[in-house]
Amino acid sequence: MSDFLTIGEPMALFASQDEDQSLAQSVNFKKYLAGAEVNVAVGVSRLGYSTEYVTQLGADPLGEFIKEQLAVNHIGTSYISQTSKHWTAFQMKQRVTKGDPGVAYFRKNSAASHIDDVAMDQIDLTDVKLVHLTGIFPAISDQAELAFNRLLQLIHRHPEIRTTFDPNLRPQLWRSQAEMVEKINQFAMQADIIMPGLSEGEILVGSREPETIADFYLENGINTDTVIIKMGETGAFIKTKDGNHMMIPGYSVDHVVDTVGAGDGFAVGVITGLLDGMPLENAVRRGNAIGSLAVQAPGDNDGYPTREKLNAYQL
Ligand code: KDG
Repeated sequence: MSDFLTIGEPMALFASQDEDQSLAQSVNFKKYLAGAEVNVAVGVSRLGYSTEYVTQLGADPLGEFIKEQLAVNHIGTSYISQTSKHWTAFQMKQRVTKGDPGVAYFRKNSAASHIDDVAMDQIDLTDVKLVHLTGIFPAISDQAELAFNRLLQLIHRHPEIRTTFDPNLRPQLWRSQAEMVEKINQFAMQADIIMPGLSEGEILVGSREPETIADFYLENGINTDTVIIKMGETGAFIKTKDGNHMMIPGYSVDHVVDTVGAGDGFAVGVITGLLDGMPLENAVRRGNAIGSLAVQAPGDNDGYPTREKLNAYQL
């Protein structure tokens, strides 16, 4: 049994090594493991917690690559199925000297999008302390949404398990913006801790005011007791059900290599801080620290620290 569990679509990431070239022009690529939820599993495992990752891979070389990467990162594979009918998803990412890189996804009809929803009933949540969910997995297909909802039902039978939810908006995966907003808010309301980015909050709630966004979820969420709004380098705004709120300042970084994976790194910090038994504000401070480490490395999750590195960095 594990401390931590998440469900998602892992991807092979082909990261261009050619600075400021379009993806079509780039010829040199390096292969990494990526996918929002698996990034979080990597970071949580690196900080010493046992993790299980639920997904389906293709029986193909990228599926084998992902299995190897999960083994290297000590991530449990008890709930990973493999199919020869569909391919493992992959993505290509630009290398840029400023701003966010362009990303191209090759994931439609992927192995993970055909995951068996009934298999969710076999997941053993005994001893699991925290489950992390994002809005990406239920968006990849109707079948994945069924599996996601089935896992949510199972989690609800364990009120002792804390749940974190990162909206991770991917408009290209939804039929319409209205559907995305409605569904993501429905999922969010079922989590204990909701962690949107400020721009995501603006899309989901219709306000750029952190407190208004937080109040929306605290008032409407079924069990929501904490909202953490990610504001990049500025830091993060926290509000809890008892009305307490505060801003936790961020870290400034001299040289940003790649911004992708910072939000997942933030989640790693909050989750492991809570698993360590830290007060919320310290966990969020750790989230800011890991987010800032993530942007200084080229892959999504290779900047996430070990305990030793984190202690040296965070102070
Ligand atoms: O959060 C990082 C993710 O954006 C990346 O790894 C790929 O899961 C991914 C997605 O759908 O964007």
